[in-house]
Amino acid sequence: MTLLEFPHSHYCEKARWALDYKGIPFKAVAILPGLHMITVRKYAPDTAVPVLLSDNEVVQGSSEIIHYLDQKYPSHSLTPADADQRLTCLEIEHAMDKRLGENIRRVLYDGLLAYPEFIRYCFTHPMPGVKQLFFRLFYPMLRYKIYQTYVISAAKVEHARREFDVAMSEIEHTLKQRQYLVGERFTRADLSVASMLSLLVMPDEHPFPWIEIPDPKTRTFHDEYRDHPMSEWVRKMYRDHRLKQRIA
Ligand SMILES: N[C@@H](CCC(=O)N[C@@H](CS)C(=O)NCC(=O)O)C(=O)O
Repeated sequence: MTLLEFPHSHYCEKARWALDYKGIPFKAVAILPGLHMITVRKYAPDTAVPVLLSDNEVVQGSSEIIHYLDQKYPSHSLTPADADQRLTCLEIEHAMDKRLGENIRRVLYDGLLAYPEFIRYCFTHPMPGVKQLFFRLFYPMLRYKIYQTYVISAAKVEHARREFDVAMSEIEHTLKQRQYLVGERFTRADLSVASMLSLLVMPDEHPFPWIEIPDPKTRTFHDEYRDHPMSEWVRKMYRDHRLKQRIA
């Protein structure tokens, strides 16, 4: 089984975590941004990663990958059997993939695109030197494209920052007096929310080797949430449910 990915992407982390949690061996293949469109389009209708290639099947999107894995490999299911719990799980997952995942991506790219070496590390670790060179050459174009797609404007970043904070408070409220978001055990809702927040919390068990954030504004953003109850919860989810499999 092969997972096409951007190593640092929180959506790719979600798919990787699901594979690891279920103990399914797979090969993670990091693809260069920009060129990824050609590679991904060979298999799938959209250009986004993660994409799972399994036997003759192609599964695109982190939620679709979890659906697929739970159907094909039912043991260690991440989707509750109970219909109400399943619905709640999927609602939380879909809402938080957007409200946490998309907003944090906007805030982080806004601060970090001005640091080409940091962005290169995120996308190209661990790729051979020639790909890193390619990345450096095309970075100005890529930076423009990422800005237009994910950042867009200062007003949108400001809005994303506020929306992210509201979503953090809501999910914190859901977790009051409980260990897991739905029912009494770890589900795809927990896995998804913890993955979306991995870029904020940077847990040790995450397979991507973190490096120091070069941008002061982004460091302040991280510092503001360091002691947030959700950050504590994410660390616990990683400690208790994430196998440590570092990308060499
Ligand atoms: N809803 C999708 C979102 C995936 C996504 O946004 N992937 C981004 C990386 S974080 C991507 O591949 N962007 C490049 C593109 O769309 O061509 C999922 O859950 O997998």
